[in-house]
Amino acid sequence: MAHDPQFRSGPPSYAESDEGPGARLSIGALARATGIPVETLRTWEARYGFPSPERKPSGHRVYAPSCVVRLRRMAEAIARGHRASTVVAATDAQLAALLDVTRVTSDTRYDGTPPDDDALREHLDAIAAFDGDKLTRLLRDDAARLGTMEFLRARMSPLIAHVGDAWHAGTLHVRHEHFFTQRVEDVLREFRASFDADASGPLVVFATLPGERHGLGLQMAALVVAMQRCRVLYLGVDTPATEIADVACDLGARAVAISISVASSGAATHEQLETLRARLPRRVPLVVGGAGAAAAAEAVAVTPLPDLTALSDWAAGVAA
Ligand code: B12
Repeated sequence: MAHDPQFRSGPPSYAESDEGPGARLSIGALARATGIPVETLRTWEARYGFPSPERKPSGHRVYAPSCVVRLRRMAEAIARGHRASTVVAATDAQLAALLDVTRVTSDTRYDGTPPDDDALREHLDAIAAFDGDKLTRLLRDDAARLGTMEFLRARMSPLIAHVGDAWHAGTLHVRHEHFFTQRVEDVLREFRASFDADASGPLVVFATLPGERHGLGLQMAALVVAMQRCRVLYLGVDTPATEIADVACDLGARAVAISISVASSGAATHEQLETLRARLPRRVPLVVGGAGAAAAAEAVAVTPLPDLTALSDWAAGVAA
C-alpha cells in the first residue's frame, strides 16, 4: 500500500471485535483497521451499498473481516483522486489497475490553489445562507470522497482561507464566520470521535495558549493524531500554560501539542511557551505547529512541525 498517513497498516485485531476470533468487526473496529471514519463508512453504505454490514440482534452493524482489504484499497484510490462511485463499482482487478496508474502524494499542505472552485462556491453559498445541514453534508461528502488527510488539505484549508478573505472583503460578516467555524469544529469533532472510541496509544494533550482563540488548526491537528491511534485530551483554546502542564503530568501524557496562529506569535505567547516547557518533564515533548509556530519556537527552543503530514508521521512514530 502506498504511503498515506491516514491508512494504518497491519491486519485488524480480533481483540477489537466484540466476539473473539472468527467474529465480525464492529463499525469502530472497521474504522480503525481501515483508517476510514465511521461516518464515511455509513455514507458509503447508504450511497453505494458497500461495505454491507450484517446486523446483531441489537441492530448494531457488524462486518466480515474480509471487508478490510478492499476498503483500504478503495480509500487509497479515492485519496489519489478517483471518484468514490468509480472506486466502489470497480472489480478487484480494476481497483488494482486504478492504484497502479496513479501517483501518490503525501503532501497535505495547501498551496493556495483551490482544486475546484465550483465545489467551494457551493460551500460558500451554504455559509452565506446559514444552511448548516447543507454545509455539514457537503463536508462529510468531501471527506468520504477525498479521504481524511486530503479533505483537510484540499478542502478545509482552502475553504477557511476563502471565508477569511470574504470576511475581509466584507462579502461575509462576522456572524457568517462564527457560524462557519462552529460547524467545521462540529464536523472535525465528529470525525475524531470515530477514532477516539478505539484509541489505545499514548496520550497527547491539545491546547492553545492564553489569548489564542483560533482553534480550527488545533482541531485538525487532534484529528490527525487520533487517526494514528493516540488518545487525545482536548483542552481547547485559551488555556493557561500551568493548567496544561499540570494535567499532562497528572495523566502521564506522552506529549503536549500546541497550535499557534500568526495572530498570537508575540512575546506573551513566548512567555507562556517558556512556562509550559519549564513545567513539563524533559521527557514530554512540546509539539508546536500553526502559522505562528516558527517564530515562537525560535524564541523558546522547541521544535515546530511544519504541517499536518509531519504531525501524522510523528504520531505514527510515538504510537508504534
Ligand atoms: C476563523 C478566524 C478567526 C476566528 C477563530 C474561531 C475559531 N474557533 O477558531 C475568530 C473570530 C475568533 C478570530 C479572531 C481573531 N482573528 Co482571526 N482569523 C480567522 C481565519 C478566518 C481562519 C483561521 C483559521 O482557523 N485558519 C485555518 C487553520 C487551520 O490554519 P492554521 O492555523 O495555519 O493551521 C494549519 C497549519 O498551520 C497546521 N497547524 C495548525 N495548528 C497546528 C498544530 C500542530 C501541532 C501542527 C503540527 C500543525 C498545526 O494545520 C493547519 C492546516 O494546515 C483567519 C484567516 C486565515 N486565512 O487563516 C483569521 C486571522 C488568523 N485572524 C486574524 C486576526 C487579526 C484576528 C483577531 C485579532 C481579530 C480581532 N481584531 O479581533 C482576533 C484574534 C483572536 C485571538 N486572540 O486569537 C488575522 C491574523 C493576522 C496577523 N498577521 O496577525 C487573520 C490571518 C485574518 C487576516 N487576514 O487578517 N479569527
